Order: sequence, then structure tokens, then C-alpha cells
Amino acid sequence: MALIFCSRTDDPKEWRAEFAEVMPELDFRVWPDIGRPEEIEFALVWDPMANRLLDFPNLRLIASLGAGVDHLLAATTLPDGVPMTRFVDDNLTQGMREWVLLYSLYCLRRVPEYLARQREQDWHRLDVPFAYQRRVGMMGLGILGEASASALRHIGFPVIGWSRGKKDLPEIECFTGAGELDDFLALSDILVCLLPLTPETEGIIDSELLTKLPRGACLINGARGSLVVEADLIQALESGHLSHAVLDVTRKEPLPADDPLWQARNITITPHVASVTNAKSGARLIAKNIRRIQAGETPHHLVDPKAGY
Ligand code: NDP
Ligand code: OXD
Repeated sequence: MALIFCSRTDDPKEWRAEFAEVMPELDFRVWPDIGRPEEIEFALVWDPMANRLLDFPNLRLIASLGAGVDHLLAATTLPDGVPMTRFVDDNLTQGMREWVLLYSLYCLRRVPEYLARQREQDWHRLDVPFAYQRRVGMMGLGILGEASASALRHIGFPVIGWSRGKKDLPEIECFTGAGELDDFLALSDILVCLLPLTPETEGIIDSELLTKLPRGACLINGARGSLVVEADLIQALESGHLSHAVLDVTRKEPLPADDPLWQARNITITPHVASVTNAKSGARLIAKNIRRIQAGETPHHLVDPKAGY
């Protein structure tokens, strides 16, 4: 029973050690040392190998190392009928919840302005609102969006959310689909994006959408860079319509040295670290799905290829 591991960011040594503990019978192979391809039954992937999955004729599971599966669905050659799973893990959710709380408070408490003033040795107060005076709009109310929204609600922000299907969440006003997007945007002082990247959502955060936010709004994108039209975002920051943007993700990663985002005004960039896949808990949840497949059961957290997430 062999698994092929392929990731541009995750450390194979760490994952090998965790699988050795939790599933010692598993033959853990690391791309490109695949051995005999017909022995590979499970693939654990983040990005670069997606176009090579047809090389394994006996594949029974394609497990994404990320919650987002756009990297897999963008591949032109995916084997038919092999179940594909998202990465859904309490540690990943905790990481995102912390990142969203951190940067929502960072925007609320005007930290970027204080940091700029510190560089000028400027000791003055700014007016700062309470959380209950600024509404957060959460785009995407899935595993990560819902957990982050409820944490924001817990510290006093009024929170609204937007998703594809109708939701009913405690203390969070929920908006649904394209028909309710404008009403949702008009109320969002801090817009947090935790949508998956799909053909429907690509480029959704463009100048038209940004104009519908209240003047002075902030954008926090922890999802995927290609959801945002970056030139439109820079323009909205330049004009002052947006007061700040926090991006953990960008269209090109790593962000090239000459990308205008680096120099844009009022922007904070983190290098795709909002929440990082954890090998200890991750190996356990993948092993659980492998055992389900061996028992003839359906794995947890299946991707719906039609919906794109
Ligand atoms: P989920 O699949 O659980 O949730 C996705 C949410 O987006 C759902 O509420 C879904 O609606 C909504 N949605 C999807 N398409 C649309 C649409 N066209 N219009 C409106 N709403 C839509 O995903 P997760 O919460 O687990 O993850 C979200 C994303 O976060 C991932 O896809 C990934 O890109 C990103 N991510 C980033 C990380 C980082 O470190 N920066 C780490 C982990 C994830 P519905 O509920 O109706 O299905
Ligand atoms: C993910 C990510 O999708 O790390 O999990 O971006």
C-alpha cells in the first residue's frame, strides 16, 4: 500500500514521521521518487503534481494538502472517478480564526497608521471605534468562514455573511447568492474573503464590487489571490475609497519583486501563512480517510468537482 506525497511547501520528512506513527504499514514515497506507479493507491498533493495523476493507474484517493482545491481542479488531466478530498482540520480552522481576528482588530484599531506614525516619532492619539461600531462582512460561510465569523461575533463585531446556499447561523445575518450581494456589501465596513477560487468567484473582487463597499472600508483576503483584480484594488486604495487591504494571498505566489502590490499604499501583505497545514493532525485525518476507503466507505470532505470546491 503506497502513498505519493508532493508539495511545494510542506516538509515530507515531517509527514513521513507522522505517517510512520499513525499508519506504519503505509509505504510513504516522495515525488519524484515514485517507484512503480501501479503500486501507488493514494496521492497527497499541493499543486505541482496535479497534472501527473494519470500516471498512477490504481489510485483510490487524491487528498489535497490544502482546504482549497483550485490547484487540483485546474489540472487538465485528472483521473476519472477517483475521489478527491479537501483538507479540513481543527488546527487549520484555528489558524484561520486567529489570522482573521488579528487583522480585523488590526484594521479596527488603525494599527497601520500607528506603525507609520511610530516611524515618524509621532506621539498622538487617533480616534478608534469599538468593535461593535464596525460591521464585518464574511464572504464565504464554509468551515473557515463560519468559524472566523463566530469568533468575530464573540469579541463584539456585528457580523454578516454571504454564501452560495442559504444559511441560518446564530447572531449572524446571512445573505445568499448574487441577488443579495449588493445589500451585503453596502453593510460591510470590513470585508473578509474566505471564498474558494472557482470559475464563479475568480475576479469577483473588482472595482465594481469595491465601489459598493462603504467609503473607508477595509478588505482582508485570506482565500486566494485570483479572487481579486489587483489593479482595481490598488486603484480603490489610491482613491481612498478603501482605507486598507490585508492580503495573505496573491495571484502570483511568491509575489514577484516588481509586482506593484509591494509598493501600493495602505496594504499589508503576508506570504500565504494565514493558516498552515499541520502534519501531526493532518496525517491522522488522511489516515482516517484511507481506512474508510479500505473499508469500502466514502471518505470525508469530498470535493464537488461541479461546484469547484
Ligand atoms: P468551504 O468549502 O468550507 O466554504 C466555502 C464557502 O464559500 C461556502 O460557504 C460556500 O457557499 C461559499 N461559496 C462558494 N462559492 C460561492 C459563490 N459563487 N458565491 C457565494 N458563496 C460561495 O471552504 P473553507 O472555508 O474550508 O475554505 C475557504 C477557502 O480558504 C479555501 O478554498 C482556500 O482557498 C482558502 N484557504 C486559505 C488558507 C490560507 O492560509 N490563506 C488556508 C486554508 C484555506 P455554500 O456554503 O453555500 O456552499
Ligand atoms: C489551503 C491553503 O487551501 O493553505 O489550505 O491555502
